[in-house]
Amino acid sequence: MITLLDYGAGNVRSVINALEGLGASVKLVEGPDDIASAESLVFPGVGNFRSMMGILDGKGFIAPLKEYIKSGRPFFGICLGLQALFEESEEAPGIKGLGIFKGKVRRFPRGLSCPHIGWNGIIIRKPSRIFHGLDGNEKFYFVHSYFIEPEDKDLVLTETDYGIRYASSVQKGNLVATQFHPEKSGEKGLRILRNFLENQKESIPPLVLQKTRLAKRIIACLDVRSNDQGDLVVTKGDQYDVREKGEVRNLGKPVELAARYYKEGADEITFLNITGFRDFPLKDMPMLEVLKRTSREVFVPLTIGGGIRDYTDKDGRFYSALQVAAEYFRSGADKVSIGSDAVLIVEEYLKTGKATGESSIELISMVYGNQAVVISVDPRRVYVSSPKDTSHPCIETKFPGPNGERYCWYQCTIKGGREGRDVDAITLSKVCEELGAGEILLNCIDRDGTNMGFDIELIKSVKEAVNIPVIASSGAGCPEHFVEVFKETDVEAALAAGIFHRKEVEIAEVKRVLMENGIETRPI
Ligand code: 1PR
Repeated sequence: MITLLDYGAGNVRSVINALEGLGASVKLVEGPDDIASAESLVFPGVGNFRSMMGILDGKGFIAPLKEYIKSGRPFFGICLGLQALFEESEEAPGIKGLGIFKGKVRRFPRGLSCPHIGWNGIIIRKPSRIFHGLDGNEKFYFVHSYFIEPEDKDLVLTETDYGIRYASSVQKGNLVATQFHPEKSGEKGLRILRNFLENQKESIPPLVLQKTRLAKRIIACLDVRSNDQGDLVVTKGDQYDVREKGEVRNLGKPVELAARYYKEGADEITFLNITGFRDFPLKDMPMLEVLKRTSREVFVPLTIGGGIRDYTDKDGRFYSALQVAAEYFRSGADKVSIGSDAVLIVEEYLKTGKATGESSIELISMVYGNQAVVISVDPRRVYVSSPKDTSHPCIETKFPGPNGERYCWYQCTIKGGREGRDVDAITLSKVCEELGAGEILLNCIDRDGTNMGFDIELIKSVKEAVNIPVIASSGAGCPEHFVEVFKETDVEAALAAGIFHRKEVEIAEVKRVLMENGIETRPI
């Protein structure tokens, strides 16, 4: 019996699914007594240090949690559940952590793309039972902007390199806490949880890496909508047109395809509910069901987009974007992606020059953390003869327009490309970063479904304008296109849909070609 401390700020569904999948019974903490009486406690933390400590305090969990840990019973902390063990965090000056261990939680230095999102390695500093069956060469999924700095170096179980070298997990007796997410780290991560559950005694001194490297992520994207018969299907457009001979293209079932990509080595799965702009997702329950079912089988990060915005139904009942996102997180999403609403928020911001503090981007990132908010950008090229012909940031392009125009800017669209707005992709990305977004999913309508390769000019200009990770999307036609995007730009991830759905290229093949070209990926 595992007791799980869910304080209500993120996706604990995948931790529950992982533990149950390994045969454990999971009991959720409802009151302080559940902590006091626990036999084995798992504390997955996500979001913001201030809001986490506030909730723990408000629920009267701090004292029993400290008591529990001091008693020496088994404890597994994940992410913020590791950071909480220390005295304080730069994320929330003046707020005390649990103070089990001496030391602070610091922010990654400027100049690094932040949050640190993706699969990185570990340098194992002492033998541990939780690595039983692993060889130390594995990569695990990280997503955080802050890292621990323990005073007692003997605590450090592993270290990881991301600009600096930092402690990525600690162990003391029965207490283990990791900055990475074992529940999101595929089979290797599940192995760590199993070792914890089985109280594995044997501890093998593993291979020790000299240095770890963040892998470039390969993401499989599933555009989902109902077809004309009312079935939820994975579809795929050509420049966002998903109909062929009048019918919505049907490329498979969402849960089955996601499970296939997980097994084939996708580092992340993205679902885009592409009619979310007109169908309210909380009424469109099949999508929530898809997430719930997928998160029972898929143990890599899941992003969901479509329809994340405020909504008033026909009876006048108001739902906030935060409520919509909360429902997605509860159903198993790790991140939500915001498309149309982001464009409208940025338009408003540019008009007034001020953040409202009330937008979906601000509210969701405040509660769930920046890393949980992805902005999905749907831009299209607008050609001009000279930069003077537009007020938007413009690039000189190698691919001239229909009338030989040598310049273009990238116009953002809403409602799945149906409506162009007077905002460009660079400005949109910068403002969204300022408002709290943690990642940019950069599509390109001109390239979508064309197999012509990523729009390097677009991707480069957006990546250079922001400090948050960028996912390149649209146009992948062969493994070499992934090599090109990672060599020509600094993006952290690349996403594709059509080539994977049509089985033209396998994820393993993409990774093999990337490795041959010296580009780090997560071994499958
Ligand atoms: O506006 O917040 O409701 O979100 C709607 C979401 O749905 C947005 O993220 C938007 O990108 C997406 N979307 C809307 N309509 C379409 C469509 O195709 N008609 N899909 C659509 C966007 C683009 C990609 C695609 C890549 C890779 N899909 O994500 O997967 O272009 O494709 P490829 O590798 O085959 O070239 P909101």
